[in-house]
Amino acid sequence: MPTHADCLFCKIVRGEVPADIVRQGERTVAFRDINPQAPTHVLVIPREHHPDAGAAAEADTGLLDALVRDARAVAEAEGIAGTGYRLVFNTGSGAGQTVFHLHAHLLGGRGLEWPPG
Ligand code: IU
Repeated sequence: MPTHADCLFCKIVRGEVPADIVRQGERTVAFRDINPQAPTHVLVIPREHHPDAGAAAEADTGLLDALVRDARAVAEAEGIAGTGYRLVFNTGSGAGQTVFHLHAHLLGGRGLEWPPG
């Protein structure tokens, strides 16, 4: 699937919008969230445009595997893999999704409560 001309996260993938990139994977890019909710808050996104996790799973078998694997690599690099981290896919505006290019929120570095808000 191609990137989208007017999608903010596609622009980050293409290097047209600056981001604090922490990892460039074969299929993914990871960068720090501009409004961090935890000491580590990184967004892991596919290079290809998919609106959300379900759509990506339908369209591209294996992409979510790569996303989760690369998120784990970021967690290890950030030093939070041992203590634990959370991956969140907000899906739909009612769940807080504001950017409709699939992204995993990788959160860690503090205690994380359950249930989430
Ligand atoms: P959400 O699950 O769609 O709400 O997550 C979008 C995230 O993208 C949110 O945490 C924003 O802070 C973050 N973000 C960003 O990192 N850089 C940007 O330029 C924009 C949003 I717009």
